[in-house]
Amino acid sequence: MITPHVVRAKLPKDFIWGFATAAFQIEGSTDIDGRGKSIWDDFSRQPGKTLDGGNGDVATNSYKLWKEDIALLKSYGVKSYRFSIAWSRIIPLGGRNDPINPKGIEYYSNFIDELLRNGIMPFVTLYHWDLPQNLHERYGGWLNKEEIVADYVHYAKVCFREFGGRVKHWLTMNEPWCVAVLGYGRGVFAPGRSSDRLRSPEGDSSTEPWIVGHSVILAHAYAVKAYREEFKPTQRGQIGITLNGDWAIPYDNSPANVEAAQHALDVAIGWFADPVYLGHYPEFMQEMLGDRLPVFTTEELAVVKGSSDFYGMNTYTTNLCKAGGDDEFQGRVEYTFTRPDGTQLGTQAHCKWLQTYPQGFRALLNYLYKRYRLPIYVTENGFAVKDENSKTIEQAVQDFDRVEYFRGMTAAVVAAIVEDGVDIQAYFPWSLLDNFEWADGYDTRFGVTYVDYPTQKRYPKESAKFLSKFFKDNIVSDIPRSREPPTVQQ
Ligand code: PNW
Repeated sequence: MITPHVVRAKLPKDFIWGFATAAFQIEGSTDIDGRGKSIWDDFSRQPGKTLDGGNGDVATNSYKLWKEDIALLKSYGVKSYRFSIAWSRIIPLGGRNDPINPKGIEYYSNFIDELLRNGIMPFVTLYHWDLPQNLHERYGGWLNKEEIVADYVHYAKVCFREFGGRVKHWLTMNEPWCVAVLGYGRGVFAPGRSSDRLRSPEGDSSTEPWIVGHSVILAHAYAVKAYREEFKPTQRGQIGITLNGDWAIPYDNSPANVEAAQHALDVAIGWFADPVYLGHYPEFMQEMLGDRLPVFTTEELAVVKGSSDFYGMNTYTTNLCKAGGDDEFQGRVEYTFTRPDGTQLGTQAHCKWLQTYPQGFRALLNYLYKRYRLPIYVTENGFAVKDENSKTIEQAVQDFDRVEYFRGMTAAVVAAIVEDGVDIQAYFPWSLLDNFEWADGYDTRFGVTYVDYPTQKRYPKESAKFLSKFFKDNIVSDIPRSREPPTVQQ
């Protein structure tokens, strides 16, 4: 009798895993302890911008329930926690000459200490979309390159100085594509600028997103330069950027659609990854945009190229790509989940842009590793279960579509490491908690923990149990590693 060869999932002993969140989506307490307003406070209060008028005033109340959240993380057995610092808690007015708020520093300082006491390594995002409102009003925020780069670098340096003795993993920016396109192109995220006059009184979707993207890259790069020169020699941490990007598959074998899939990747990923890792914008973007694409000076380029110690990757799905349409933010490519034979690519999530497709995740990991040749940190990956919001708590914690999603995705990570030789060093499912899902408000839940908003009680879902067990069972020590394991510094 032939016994089937059972391949046990194996992850390196020093593999980092944990859950991810972002300040504005969980903290609430928006006018407590001297916090300044962010563009999301203002945007979410304007009528019609978020589903059911949801805003960040309470969210999951994590600003107050922080010890409970850390206890929850501990109960899940995570090694690390990815969270973001709210710029407007550290510098309420945002700018380099504006006062620093000691209460904001104290809050995150206590938070980091409590994580470390529990053996959880902080993985910190400096900018997860909550630009201080004042900087937007004062000079146009991300549209004003000189000012925003100087102010962002100052804010980052305050964080390195205050927290860098204890934080060894920094992410400068979360998903610049979303900042630029959703905030200044489609106008569906703060600050809601767009050429669509039904949506926005001002804005120019043909120019502003590319200008904003350029500023974000430069702010990231100059913050990394400051870290490497002034802090890294003593603090010895790693720093990088995290980009969103989903795998792209040609709709069929026609040459136009094969090319379309590459164009989709060029704009979704290459827009930021090519300058940061390779030192130039993708050629296709230069062709598509001409002089609407800003140009780096030689001096800037020297700072931008090589400005990330790792590849930070947020990914959720895979798109089938058809050439055509005029959506420049997708590389003039149309996305669909319906194959030519009418079947669906995977299981549909609650939000329309997401279907489960683990093979695509594995392919994307391979593509990124081959193209950019750096260790990959998966800093977000997750699933919104259909209509979870309208289920009872007992039903909602039975989130089997999410379990299937994570079963597939974790298997893809293992296969990419073990069979394909991709250097993946971290995996952070999104998200620790159901939370404020931006324009989709509270109706779309991405948490592995159910949050009952009226009581703010937390209930672990099946997906949390699945992931805890997966990582507990499967981290083994027999894969040789090329780098020193990261250490938790007390
Ligand atoms: C990411 N899309 O956002 C963010 O980093 C999180 O804050 C967010 O909660 C999470 O993914 C789930 O949405 C995205 O339209 C928002 O393709 C929109 C898209 C992708 C990512």
